[in-house]
Amino acid sequence: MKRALISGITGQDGAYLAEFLLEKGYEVHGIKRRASSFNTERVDHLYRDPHEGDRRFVLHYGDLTDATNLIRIIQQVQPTEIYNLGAQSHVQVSFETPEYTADADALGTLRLLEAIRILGMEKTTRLYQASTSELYGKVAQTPQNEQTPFYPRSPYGVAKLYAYWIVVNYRESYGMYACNGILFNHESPRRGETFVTRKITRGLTRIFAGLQDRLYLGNLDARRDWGHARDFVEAQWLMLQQDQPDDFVIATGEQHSVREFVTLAAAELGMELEWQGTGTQEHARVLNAPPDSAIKSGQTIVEVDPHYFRPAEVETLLGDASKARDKLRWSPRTSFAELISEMMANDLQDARRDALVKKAGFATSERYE
Ligand code: NDP
Ligand code: GDR
Repeated sequence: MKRALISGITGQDGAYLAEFLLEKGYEVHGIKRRASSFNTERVDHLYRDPHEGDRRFVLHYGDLTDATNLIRIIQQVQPTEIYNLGAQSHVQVSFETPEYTADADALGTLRLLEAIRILGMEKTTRLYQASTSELYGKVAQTPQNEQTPFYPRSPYGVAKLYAYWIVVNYRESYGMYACNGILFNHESPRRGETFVTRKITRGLTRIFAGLQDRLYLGNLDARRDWGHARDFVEAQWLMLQQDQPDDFVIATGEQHSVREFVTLAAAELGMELEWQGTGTQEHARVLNAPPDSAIKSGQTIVEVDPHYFRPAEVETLLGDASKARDKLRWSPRTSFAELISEMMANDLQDARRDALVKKAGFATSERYE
């Protein structure tokens, strides 16, 4: 039986990848961080009581900043494949926690590679590294492919640059099967709530349900190549099933602005938006309030707040995944419109539930403030 170890299993990709590998018959082990509150919501449905038989999903406490712990987990699990998805993955937060981001994202990758080497598992364990389109940063050419030069624009991007090259270096130095997946943005209903797509789908549906009045965003002109996380984890697995290790761009080849994302998401709720003003004054009004919503026609529901501007921005990203299409036979299945639709349906359901709870008079946080 194939045995996988996933760092970052409690994150968006970790949850989709764990489901995918279990479906393929793998025994799946994951590293979760100790937290003072529950942090396994995305994988709780996969949990099996240790007392039950056929337990193919196991979580281990650990952290990418703790080398001895990583060595011990890898020694115990003896994985045939390691997926390094764990990271401080928020670009803006990396400007506030640059040292921690470097420790977890750059040195964390080195620690995993060293653990494999220390345990003499170079020839038995394959490693996938979650590299990123943020490596391209200030892009030198469009679209970006495996040959495009890197120019990261954040402490996150710089940390991931180290991780990218240390993976290449260990592959070349020790003959390890280690791959970089240079993944462009991928989203889903499981996306963290502070990444822009989820912030938009959650914000608009909460405004619709009367739970908040306005959505504040940063750079509306930023352009991204947005795919679905479920499609992208399949590419991660495919990279570890080849004869030779290699690095691959994974992307949809289609690009949209943040503003377009907002407009299409609002349309899912039957709302047409009118964008007014420019720069920090830009905002969006609703032209036609949907009848079953808490919104009034003419209401401003989106506004720019410079608080969300980044010290250095990645303005535009567009991937060329031809190599993955040719060599891995991978291509994305979910369209941009389908992605937005799925995220909106999920968040609308949550917003309606929360609104009902609030209206029915159950305890709300205000009562205790
Ligand atoms: P998430 O932020 O959803 O998940 C990150 C995971 O890493 C969580 O499980 C988190 O744990 C864990 N983690 C954070 N810090 C540590 C640490 N010090 N030690 C161990 N685990 C840690 O990210 P995604 O699932 O979206 O992304 C997965 C990977 O892919 C990340 O490395 C990200 O940088 C990279 N990537 C993501 C892209 C995207 O568009 N989603 C695109 C390209 C690359 P906890 O739940 O406790 O916070
Ligand atoms: P990104 O994703 O930085 O591309 O990193 P994010 O969704 O955070 O930002 C995308 C773009 O939207 C702009 N933006 C805002 N972003 C956030 N978070 N909040 C806002 O209010 C807002 N308004 C506008 C940003 O400036 C940016 O240009 C993601 C992460 O998953 C990384 O881990 C991964 O490596 C890359 O995608 C590929």
